[in-house]
Amino acid sequence: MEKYLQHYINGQWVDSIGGTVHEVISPSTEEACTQITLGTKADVDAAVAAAKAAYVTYSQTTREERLALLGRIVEEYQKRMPDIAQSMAAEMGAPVSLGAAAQAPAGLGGFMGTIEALKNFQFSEVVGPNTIVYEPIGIVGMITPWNWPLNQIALKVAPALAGGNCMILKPSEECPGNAAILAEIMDAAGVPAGVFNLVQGDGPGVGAAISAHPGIDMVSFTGSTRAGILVAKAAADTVKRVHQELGGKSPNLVLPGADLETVLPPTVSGVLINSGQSCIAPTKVLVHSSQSQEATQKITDIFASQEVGDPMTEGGHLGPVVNKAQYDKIQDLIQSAIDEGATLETGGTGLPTNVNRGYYVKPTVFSGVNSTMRIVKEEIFGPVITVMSYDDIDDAVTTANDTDYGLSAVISGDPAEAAKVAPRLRAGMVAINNWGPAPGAPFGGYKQSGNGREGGIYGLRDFMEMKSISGIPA
Ligand code: TXE
Repeated sequence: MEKYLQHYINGQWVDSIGGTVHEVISPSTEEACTQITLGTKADVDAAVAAAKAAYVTYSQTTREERLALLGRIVEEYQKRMPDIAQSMAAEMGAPVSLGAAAQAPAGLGGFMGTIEALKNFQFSEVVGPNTIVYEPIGIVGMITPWNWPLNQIALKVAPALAGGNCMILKPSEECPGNAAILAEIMDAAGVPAGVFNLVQGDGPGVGAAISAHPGIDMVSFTGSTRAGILVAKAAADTVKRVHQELGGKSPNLVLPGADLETVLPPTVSGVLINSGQSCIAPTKVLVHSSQSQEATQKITDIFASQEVGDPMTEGGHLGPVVNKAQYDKIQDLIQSAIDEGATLETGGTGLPTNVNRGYYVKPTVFSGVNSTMRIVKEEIFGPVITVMSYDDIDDAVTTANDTDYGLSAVISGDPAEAAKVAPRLRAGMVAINNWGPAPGAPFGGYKQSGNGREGGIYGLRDFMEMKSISGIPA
């Protein structure tokens, strides 16, 4: 069993001050695979003190020094890609092949994208009589989830470093190993002591302590809207900057006359990859009534032929979902759709026939759904998709926007026509004939999907304060 019982504070692995041991249960075996120590407020205090001390020097580093540091992190990261994939396969169930091909490279991309953004970042600009300068925010607290565990961490750590900040990371207690490997990467890359600190722990303990801490200037959170609201409330008393990347309920608006054979496989794959555990998974497919039968059949064929299996073996199969709570939530949503009268095309409740333990979900397709059903309204976070038909494109746009979330949207069909529809969708990211944004795009959402953006220059800007100076002689 992997053991990460210590925190990484001030450049050293240290024991927790009063923490308790927590076992991570592997979703494929239902047995413990990792142990961590759930940290305490005292651990957060120690990390904040280390970060504040390091900030005095680190905040004054030059662009070139930060570029060199990020370059060394990339080198060390590349050496650890197989470890990253293995660790997440055991802890959260993403198959090793997916870890190697997508999950670990996504985290690396977060560092490489930030290097590109930093190279040309305008730290100062003149606007009329003002000089606007971008400065570090200070000490950043980071709270991250388990579904794209290192990608979500990299999208915070990389811009925070590039912006001259010091930081305290609390990864998800469901998938803590990747963050421990990242701490080893930071150490090997020579990140100065105290600049990057890792405190393992849970939400009510370490997460809440970070959110409320008076010594922390910004909290950057990725996770559920539920926890994001708690973070924002806890942060309010100290008026810290709150950055949130929360849940989503993304539509896949298939335009009338779309070539289904071409557009459906790459877009609906966003609901299968990572067993549907992506905040931008386009689970709500809207198809013109003249094509809905054909589209339902094609999507059903794709889902019915998707295999599930052991995440520790190579292959294109889906792994389990992260834990029993998520499994139960998805089973409940599938049952609710059946009870509310949706048509089950494939999948359904219970374990797939080829497994007898673990939190595996059958790839599931529902048609005959409507906007009042829970399966259409709630974030599913499993390999479950719904197909609805529409007669009028205006109605389809209204249905696509009929959600409290606004993270992303997919439009499938003629790209020129899709570009005309894109401005009508209330979402931070619109992908045409694909399910995710391209590198360098700002990642983040409208409405209850969050505040702020990650990635590229937009992410970098969000980890900096903006100061105006007037009266500088020309
Ligand atoms: O996430 P939580 P959960 C959605 C998805 C999923 C649901 C539940 O719908 O089914 O959330 O997932 C920390 N103060 N997403 O419960 O609780 C927690 O320790 C401070 C969307 O597993 O949001 C972890 O580090 N922190 C999503 C992080 O929040 C708190 C990714 C995420 O856990 C806290 C994951 C508190 N009071 C789930 N409570 C996305 N946007 O990609 C918890 N945490």
